[in-house]
Amino acid sequence: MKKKEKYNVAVVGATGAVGNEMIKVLEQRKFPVDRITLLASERSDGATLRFNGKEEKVSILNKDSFQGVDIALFSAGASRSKEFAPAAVESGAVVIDNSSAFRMDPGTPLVVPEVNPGDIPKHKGIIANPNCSTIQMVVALKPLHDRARIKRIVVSTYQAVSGTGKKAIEELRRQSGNALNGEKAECLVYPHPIAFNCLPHIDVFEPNGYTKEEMKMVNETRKIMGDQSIAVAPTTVRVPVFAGHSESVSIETEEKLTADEAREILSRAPGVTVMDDPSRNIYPLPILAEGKDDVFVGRIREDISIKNGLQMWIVSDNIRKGATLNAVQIAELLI
Ligand code: NAP
Ligand code: 3JM
Repeated sequence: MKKKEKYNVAVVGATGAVGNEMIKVLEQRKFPVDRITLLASERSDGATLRFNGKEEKVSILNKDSFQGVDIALFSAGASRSKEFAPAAVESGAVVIDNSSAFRMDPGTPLVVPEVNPGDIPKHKGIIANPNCSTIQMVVALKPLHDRARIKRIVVSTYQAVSGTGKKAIEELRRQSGNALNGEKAECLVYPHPIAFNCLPHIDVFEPNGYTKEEMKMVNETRKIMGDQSIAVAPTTVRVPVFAGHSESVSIETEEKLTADEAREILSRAPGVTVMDDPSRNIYPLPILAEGKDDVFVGRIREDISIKNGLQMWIVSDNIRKGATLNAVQIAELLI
C-alpha cells in the first residue's frame, strides 16, 4: 500500500454491532484517517454516527461507494462481502473482510497479527479476518504450538449474543425481562429462547453433524497456524451472555509441557494476559474481558486423562479482538 500521512477509510456495516465498535477502535488507536465513509443499508438512510468528534452521515452501500477509498473494513454479512468487496478492490481499495466469504479462498490471507503477520503482504486486494472463536483460541495456542507442537484440540465454546449482532442483544434483553415476569419468550433471532438457556447451535448444520461455526474453527485454525495436520474437535454453544466469548480448550501435544511451563510461555506471549490464581478465585470471565484488548487465559492444568495434554479456559471480547481490533491491527500493519 502506498505510504501516506492519512488514509481514506470506509466502514461497511457501520451501524451494526461490529461496525459501531470498529469506529471506536479506529478512534481509540488514532488510526490516521483522512476521510471516513460510513456505509449501511437503506434502513439507515439519513442516520449519522460520531467519529473523532464530528457527526458523519451514513450512506447506502453501492458499487460506487469506494471511489478514493484506501482501506475498506467490511462487516455487513458474507453475502454483502461477496457482492461488494470486488467492487471496492476494483476501485483501488484494500478490503479487510470480517465475514466468512473469503476466509478459505487459497489466494486470500487469513490473518491474526500475533500469529501470522507475514501473510499480509500476499494479499491480492482482500485480507480476511477470522471468526471470533478462532481468533482468541489461536492467539493463546500458537505460542504453545511453537514450543510443543499441538496434535489435537478439543474445544467447547460459550459464545455471547453480541456475536450475532444488534438484534440478538435486544432479544436476550427482552426475553430476560419476559422470563422474570413469567411471560412467554418470543423468538425472533434464535430458534429457541436464549434467556436462561444454552443453545448448542451456531450458524447452520452441515451434513457431517457439525455446524458451520464449528467447521470455521477447524479450517481457519489450520490455515492461520499454517499446519494442516492439527486435529480440531469443536462444539460451539450460544449462552445468555451479552459480551465476551469463553472457551474450554484441551490440547494434546507432541512434547510434554507442564502447566507451569505453559503459564510461563503465555505470560510472555503478545496479546495474552494470564489470569490464573484459583486459590484467590482468579480466572478469566467474560464480564472482565468486555472492552479489553487481550485474550485472557486461566485454569491452566495438566490433563489427567492423557500423557501430553493441557486444559485451559480462554476468554476474550468477541467484538474487539474477535472482530474489530484484529481488523484494525491488520490495517496498521498494512500501512
Ligand atoms: P448487525 O449488528 O446485525 O449489523 C449488520 C450491519 O450490516 C448493519 O450495519 C447493517 O445495516 C448492515 N447491512 C445489512 N444488510 C445490508 C445491506 N444489504 N447493505 C448494506 N449494509 C447492510 O451484525 P454484526 O454483529 O455487526 O455483524 C455484521 C457481520 O460482521 C456479520 O454478518 C459477520 O459477517 C461479521 N462478523 C464477524 C465476526 C468475526 O468473528 N470476525 C463477528 C461478528 C460478526 P443497517 O443497520 O442499515 O441494517
Ligand atoms: C459471524 O452473512 C452472514 O450470514 C453472516 C453470518 C455471520 C458470520 C459469517 O459467516 O460471516 C455472523 C456472525 C460470522 C463470522 O464471523 O463468521
